[in-house]
Amino acid sequence: MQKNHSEELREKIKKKKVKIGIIGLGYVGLPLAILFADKGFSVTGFVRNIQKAESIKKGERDISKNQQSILLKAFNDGLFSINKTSVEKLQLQDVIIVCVPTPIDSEKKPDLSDLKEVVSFLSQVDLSSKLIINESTVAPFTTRTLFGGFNGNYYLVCSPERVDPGNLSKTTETIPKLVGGINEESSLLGKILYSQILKSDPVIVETLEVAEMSKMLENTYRAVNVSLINEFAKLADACSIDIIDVIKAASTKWSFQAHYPGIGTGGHCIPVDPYYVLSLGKAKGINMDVVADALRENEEMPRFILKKIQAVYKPNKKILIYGLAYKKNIKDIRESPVITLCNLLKEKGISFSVYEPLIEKEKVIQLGFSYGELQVVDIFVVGTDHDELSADYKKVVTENTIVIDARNFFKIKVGKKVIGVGRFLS
Ligand code: SAJ
Repeated sequence: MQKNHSEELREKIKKKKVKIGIIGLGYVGLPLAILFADKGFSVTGFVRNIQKAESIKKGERDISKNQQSILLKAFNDGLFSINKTSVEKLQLQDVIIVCVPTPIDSEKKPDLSDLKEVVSFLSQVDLSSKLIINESTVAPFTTRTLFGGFNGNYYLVCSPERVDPGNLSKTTETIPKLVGGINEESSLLGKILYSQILKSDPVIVETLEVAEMSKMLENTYRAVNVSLINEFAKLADACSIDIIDVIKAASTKWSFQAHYPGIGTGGHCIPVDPYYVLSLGKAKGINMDVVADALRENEEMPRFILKKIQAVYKPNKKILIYGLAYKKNIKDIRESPVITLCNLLKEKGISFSVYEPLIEKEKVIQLGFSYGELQVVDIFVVGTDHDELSADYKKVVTENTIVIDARNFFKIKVGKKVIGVGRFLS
């Protein structure tokens, strides 16, 4: 790649003259689009289903009020538009950032179908002098294999997304970003581009594969540590030792990073990405038992909670499950362990109702669960520890209510007793 193409693109970036296309406007793509538009870049969002554009414009997305107002201003100023993905529109972009989901399929194998659909579009675009960035989470060699073989001289970077949904302190703007290029020019372009919008300096890493494997390590590290504390919580439970006291004590050690036991791991990252690691390990003939066992441990936690419910349940007892989201203060239910618990209860023929403060009644019913109001029950199960719980529980818990606290939310006893995960408040 001649330097002048790269210098030309660098200048266009610095002058905010580049046209940026973002493929996928979900939890990663939309905040990124908003950031670029807010800094004065022309951004085109690409979606498969154009109805999504309407819902985004109407503010039906899990973004802050500030982000929503930036979005609307960018629409009105003509800095942000949303199109159905097309070769023609992609051709007009100087930078194309890929932010599509990389889930696992029913056999827990990597599902790259969304990425491959993007590849089929890009293979029809003249990519000369464009910068292509893959933010989707993939195993090493995927970016190079899928995006490295197009015609023309273009730049290629892997910059794994690190969005933390619901965390107002760690936003796309403040989270450090890795940039791994297929060559030095690509890395430099990636760094210059992200420097325009991020508060922290993007970190150039040696190769595409280092960036890909770092993301895998980050999330697998978290999944394994969560599984360790879940296993310890079961041991603490059997020893009648309060695991929260133990974590507090262990946290006085400089090299201990606290994780917390709960009902299991949900979301589109932590319970998913390690399966990409297992798949790569298998392909390379490397045994990854630690990772496999960790995933199994986390996936078993809803069953651990089920047993706690069964131990106190009697057929005429009224049960309310509080929350369905995979973690607090967001309404994302993807891979939610609380939904796994609800389905286990249904299998056992145990009746219950569900109240989720961040999800409307119709959606709860659509999921096949009966909706419950906040009213006194015999067994109150904390599935998700949304902030609203601090007030909501008072409408449900009386001195006769048994609380199954699957998030160790309560610090002191409420109701008749609190049965937590590795802790018991009586
Ligand atoms: N969880 C526990 N115990 C813990 C931490 C998490 O049970 O100590 C559970 C949560 O309840 C949830 C799941 O694990 O069900 C995942 O929790 P998370 O906080 O990791 O939530 P995510 O999926 O939103 O994680 C994101 C990830 N971001 C990306 O992958 C881009 C992850 O990389 C971050 O490590 C994480 O945010 C973070 O650090 O907060």
